[in-house]
Amino acid sequence: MQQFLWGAATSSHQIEGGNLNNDWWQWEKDGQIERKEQSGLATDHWNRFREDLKIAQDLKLNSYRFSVEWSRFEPQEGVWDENAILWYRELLRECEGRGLLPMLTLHHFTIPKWVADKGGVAWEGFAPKFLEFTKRVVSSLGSRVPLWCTVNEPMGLAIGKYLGGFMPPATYNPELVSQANRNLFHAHVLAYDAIHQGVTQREGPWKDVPLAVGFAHNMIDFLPARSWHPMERWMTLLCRNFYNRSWLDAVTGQKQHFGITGLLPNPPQLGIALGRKTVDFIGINYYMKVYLRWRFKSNQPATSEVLPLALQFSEPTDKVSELGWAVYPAGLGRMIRFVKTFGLPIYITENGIADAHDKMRSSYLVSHLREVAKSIRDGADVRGYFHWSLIDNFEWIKGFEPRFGLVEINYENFQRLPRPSAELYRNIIEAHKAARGQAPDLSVLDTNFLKYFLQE
Ligand code: IFM
Repeated sequence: MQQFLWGAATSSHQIEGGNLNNDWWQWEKDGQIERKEQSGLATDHWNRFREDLKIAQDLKLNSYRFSVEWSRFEPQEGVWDENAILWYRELLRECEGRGLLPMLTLHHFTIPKWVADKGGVAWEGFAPKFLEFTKRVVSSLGSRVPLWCTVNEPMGLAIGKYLGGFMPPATYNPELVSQANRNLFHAHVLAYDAIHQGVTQREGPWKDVPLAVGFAHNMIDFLPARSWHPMERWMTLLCRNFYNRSWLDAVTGQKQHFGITGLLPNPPQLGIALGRKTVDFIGINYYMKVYLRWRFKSNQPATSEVLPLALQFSEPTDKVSELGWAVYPAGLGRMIRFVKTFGLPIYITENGIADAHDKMRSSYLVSHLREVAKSIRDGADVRGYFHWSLIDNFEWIKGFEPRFGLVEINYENFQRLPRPSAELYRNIIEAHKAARGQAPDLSVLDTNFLKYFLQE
């Protein structure tokens, strides 16, 4: 039995620095980020990855989720950069030396600028080009990687780019949301097959861990702002089905429903994915609940351009993060219970909080891990937890201000300083090991959790 994975997650553009050939770099230069920030050197992970992975090892993590940057592999169409490939090989070697089982993400929000110029994820040539990239990654790194995420938060990406205006190119076009979802799904399916066909030999310390390919699914606990309100209840159902469910149905071979009747066009079915599973696990990225508030005849602004609907991120009684997201661990439990119905292994591929002064992260961590522990006790096959994030990083349109790291980055001198919550995470991991050795069963951990909980 594979041991439970205690990990942390990052993504290339948010930490590496100097990713100058992708769409975000361009967008940052165009002044689109808060305070006009630019990712620049980010955390200088490109030069300091050894130090970062040593910290991960010191924290007793046994796994690390990271992404590879397509725009580094292929800065121009058809031009492959061997240096980039070598760097990721070094990164994998470092993971191996430090006992960190790698989970590799192929696509975490950024695309090469040359892809963006052709229409990005909404371009019909996107999936075949992504397949070429995937094959390069598979042939250069594949033998040493047991766990793969094809795409990170595809639904959030499609919405961020073509509805919400918080990702480049930030154009409003509902049709492109559907197209982007379909292309990303197509890319996912091609990558799933390419990994399984292309990884023929395995090497390194995890060569016997079964190869598993999944995707990281952003899930939100949608709730009606007023439980009696019929429109809010109806919108809640729509959002759950569209945002949380459609990708899960698609990757498990059911009918793809990347549209919403009357709001977003339904793209054609992708035949090659019907009737079969194209994932070996499901990754859950969970951060928040969202209330849907119907604002019919109200003079308060609506969030949606076509409906009098507002998304509300908290209630006055909620504890909120520095981004205003309510701390709501019960939602994680609910998402796990929902995903469990699809009958696949689960990883929590992201979960974390923006909390610069580390005032809330410890209790956040404990309360969310309790939900994980409870769901395992109740029969969910959760195989790992990856905290977002190992280190502070570039939080996309929000810039560097939100601090998600277990480890603080001083952006003046790039010093790394583990926060107290990192110490707590280490203690939890050690307690788990002590309690159960290599076993993945977390039931005993509840006792330890209680201990930590009472100490707060
Ligand atoms: O930083 C992001 C990450 O890139 C994707 N998931 C959510 C995180 C926090 O917003």
